[in-house]
Amino acid sequence: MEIKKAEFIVSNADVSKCPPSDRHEYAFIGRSNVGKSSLINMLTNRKELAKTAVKPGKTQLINHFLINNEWYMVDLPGYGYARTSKSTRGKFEKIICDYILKRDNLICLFVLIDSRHKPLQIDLEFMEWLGENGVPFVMVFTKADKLTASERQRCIEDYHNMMLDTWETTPMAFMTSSEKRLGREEVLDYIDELNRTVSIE
Ligand SMILES: Nc1nc2c(ncn2[C@@H]2O[C@H](COP(=O)(O)OP(=O)(O)OP(=O)(O)O)[C@@H](O)[C@H]2O)c(=O)[nH]1
Ligand SMILES: [Mg+2]
Repeated sequence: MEIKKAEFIVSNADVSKCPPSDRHEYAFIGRSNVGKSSLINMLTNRKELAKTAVKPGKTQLINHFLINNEWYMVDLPGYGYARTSKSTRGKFEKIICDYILKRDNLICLFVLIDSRHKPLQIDLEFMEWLGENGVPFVMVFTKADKLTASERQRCIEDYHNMMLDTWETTPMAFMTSSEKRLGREEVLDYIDELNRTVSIE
């Protein structure tokens, strides 16, 4: 798919104030600092569409971007950032949970996972929660530029094996690097396919 236009629409702390839910929507979630905002910039070919930072905790709101005047890409705050106070963390987690459970035009959630780490409890538990709530999602491994080809393979296998403990099948997985622009076509083609095959009410 070609991205001809990508524009920032609005930031919100509350799902009820998000734009009308009349278009296909895809949101990016994951631990703080995993590379959500960077991935959105890489996918859209725009350096500073979504704001990124070296320190975790940069994105604090639900950010809507309209793509090709047709569908939404959404940048979300990260979860599990230990250094914020408990109340701040609780607030983000409420924003995220509300958004995920209430946004009825959300076609697929892209769960970003740092490919450099062994499967982390917090990511596994989050995906468990998505499964329990029937939220459609796929996994997107980030920062693959830090891994060799065999390490990438190993990463996908580790998650696959770990998840088979609780799941009958494991979700689809993409290997990406915003730095090296890896996985761009694959992710965009997947979105394109969903845009064409999934209808919204
Ligand atoms: N090596 C490498 N670094 C990356 C990649 N993607 C993001 N980063 C770096 O990771 C850091 C965090 O990137 P962000 O895109 O701001 O991460 P985020 O998940 O949006 O973070 P929060 O908004 O704080 O939750 C930045 O220093 C990025 O440069 C990647 O593909 N490769
Ligand atoms: Mg961010």
